[in-house]
Amino acid sequence: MLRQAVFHKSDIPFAYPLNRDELHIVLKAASHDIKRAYVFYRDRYEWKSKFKVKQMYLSHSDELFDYFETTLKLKKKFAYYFYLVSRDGEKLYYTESGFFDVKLPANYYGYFQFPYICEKDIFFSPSWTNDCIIYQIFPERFFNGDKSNDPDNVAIWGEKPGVDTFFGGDLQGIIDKIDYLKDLGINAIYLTPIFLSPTNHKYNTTDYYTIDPHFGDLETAKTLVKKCHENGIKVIFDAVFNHCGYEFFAFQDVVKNGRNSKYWDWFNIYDYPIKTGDECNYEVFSDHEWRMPKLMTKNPEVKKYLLDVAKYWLQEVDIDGWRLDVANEIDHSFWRDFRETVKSVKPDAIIIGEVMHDASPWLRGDQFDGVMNYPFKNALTEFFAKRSISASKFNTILTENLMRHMKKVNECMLNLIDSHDTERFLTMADENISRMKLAVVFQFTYPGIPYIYYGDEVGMIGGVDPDCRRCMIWDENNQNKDIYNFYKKLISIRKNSEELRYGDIKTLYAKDSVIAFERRYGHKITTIVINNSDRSLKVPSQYFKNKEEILDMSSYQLDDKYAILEPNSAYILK
Ligand code: ARE
Ligand code: CA
Repeated sequence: MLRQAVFHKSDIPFAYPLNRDELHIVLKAASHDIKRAYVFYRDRYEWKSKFKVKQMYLSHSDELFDYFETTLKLKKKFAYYFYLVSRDGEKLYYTESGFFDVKLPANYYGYFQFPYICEKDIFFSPSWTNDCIIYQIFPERFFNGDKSNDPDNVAIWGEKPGVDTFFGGDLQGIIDKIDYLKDLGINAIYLTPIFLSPTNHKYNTTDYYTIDPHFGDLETAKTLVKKCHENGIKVIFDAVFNHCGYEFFAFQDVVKNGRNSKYWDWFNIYDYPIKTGDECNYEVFSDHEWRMPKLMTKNPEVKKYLLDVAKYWLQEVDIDGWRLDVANEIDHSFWRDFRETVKSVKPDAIIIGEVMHDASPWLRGDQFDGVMNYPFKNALTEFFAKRSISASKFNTILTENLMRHMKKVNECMLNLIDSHDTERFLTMADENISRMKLAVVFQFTYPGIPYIYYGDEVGMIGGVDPDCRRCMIWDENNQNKDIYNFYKKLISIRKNSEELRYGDIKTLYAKDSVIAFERRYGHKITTIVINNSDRSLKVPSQYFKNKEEILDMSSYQLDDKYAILEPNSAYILK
C-alpha cells in the first residue's frame, strides 16, 4: 500500500457536514492502489458502543489519485477510522495517529474525530444556484438604449475599442434586451461595475452610491432589476472593494489635507504630498495603477463603509448577489463579516469571488459561495481551444480542482470559458467553431453554473483586453446563428435534466483526445462523450448501448465492442 499517498483530515474538503446529522467523508489515495475502503464510526462519547461500518465508493480517479467517499449518519459527534485493503493484498487500519496492522481498542485516543456538527458551520448555498445559467454583461458594450446619456465623442458602435473608448452602452440598453436574454434561456446576469467612475470599465469607483450617469440613474437600476425579476432573471452587481478610484471622496480629502485628513488611515499612504503616476507614493491595485488607491479593509471605518454599500444595493435595488473584484487581496475577516451582512439582509443572495487560482481558502463556507472558476476556464482553453493537453491531463486538472471543495461549493462555481479580462475563447481556438461547441457541451454538462460572456453566443471574437470588450453584435447578418442555436439547445437540455444540475460526476474514460463522463442523480444517468480531435476515434461501446443520443450534433457507428466517433464530435446520451 502506498501509505504516503493515503490522506484524510477531519476538515474541509475531506470531512464536512451536509446537515445536522450527516457527515460527508473523503479519502485520497494513490491511483489504483486501494481496492476497498471502509469507515468504522460511532458517537465519540459512546466508548462502549460498537462501531458501525460503511464501505466507501470510488468517486474519482485521475493520473495521480483515487478518491473514496461516503456519508455517515449519526447525531452530530463522530469518532471514526478507516480500514483499507490495497490491490497488493495489504490490509491496514488508518487513524488520525497513522497506520496500524491490528484492530485498536474501542477507547483508543487516536481515532479521527469530527467533534460536533455546529449549525453555523454547515454550508448552505443559495436555493437557485443549481438551476442558474448566468450571462456576463459589460454594460458599456452591450446595447445603447439611451443616446441622451452618451459620453461626449462616443465611437461608432462596432468600431475596434481602445483602452479609453466609449460607445454609449447603458442600463436602458439591457432593459431593452431582456427579451433577447429570456429567449436565449438564461436566468441570471452579472454586470461589471456600474457606479460613478471616469473609465469605460468603472473599476475605479468615484462614488459607490451613484449609478454612473452614462449608464442611467437609481430609477433605471431599479427598473432593470424589477423587469429582470419579472422575467425570472437574477441580477448580480460587481463589488470593487479592494480599491476605490482616485476621485473617491475620502482619497481626495487625503490629497487635500494630508495627515490632517480623517481618512488618512483608509489608505496606505507612504508620503505626502500625494504623487500620482508610475511613482505614486501610496498603495494601489496591481503595481502602477495610481487611479486605484487600495482601501485598508482592516480599518473598521472602511469596513463599515463598504458593508453599508453592500447592504444598500441589496435593500434599495433588490439585487440578488455580488461578484467580488480582486477578492483574493482583501483580508478573510472582512469577507466573513461581508457574508454575515449580505446573508442577514438577503439569505438567498449569492456571493461570488474573483479568484483566478485555487480559491479554497475563501470557500470553506464562511466567505464566498463560489468563485469565477478560472482553473476550469484555463483547463478548457488548453484542452478544447488550444488542444495542448491530453484528455487524461485535462481530467486530472479538473478532478484536482473539483476535490478541493465541498460538493455544494462546486455547484456554485461560475464555470466560465470567457470573461472581460481575457482573450475570447473562439479567438484562442483559431476561430474554429466546432472546437468551441465541444467546450460548450462540456461547460453545460459539468457540475457548476454555466456562464456565457456576452457575445460568445453569437460567435464574437476578440484579443486581450480591451479587444475582448467589443460592442455586442446585434445585426443578425453578422451573428453566427449556428453557435447561437447550439447554446439554446444546450441550455434547454440542461434545464430538462436534474442529473446535469444536481448530480454527481464520474469520469468514465479519459485517453488521447476523448473524454467521457456520466452525471448521476438517483436513478437518472446522463453520459457525455466528446471526441476532441480531427480524427475518427473509438471508445468502448457500452457508453452508447441502450441509450438515446439527445444532442444531435454528430453520428456514430456501433459494433459489439466499440463506438466509432466522428471527428470533433460530442454526444449526450440518456
Ligand atoms: C487594463 C489592462 C492592463 C493595463 C491597464 C492599464 O488589462 O493590462 O495594464 O489597463 O491601465 C480594470 C480594467 C482593466 C485594467 C485594470 C487596471 O477592467 O482593463 O487593465 O483595471 O487599470 C489580476 C487580478 C484580477 C484583475 C486582473 C485585471 O488578480 O483581480 O488582474 N481583474 C479584476 C477585474 C478587472 C479590473 C480589475 C480587477 C481592477 O476583473 O477587469 O481591471 O479593478 C494573470 C494573473 C492574475 C491577473 C491576470 C490579469 O492571470 O495571475 O492575477 O489578474 O493575469 O488578467
Ligand atoms: Ca447611452
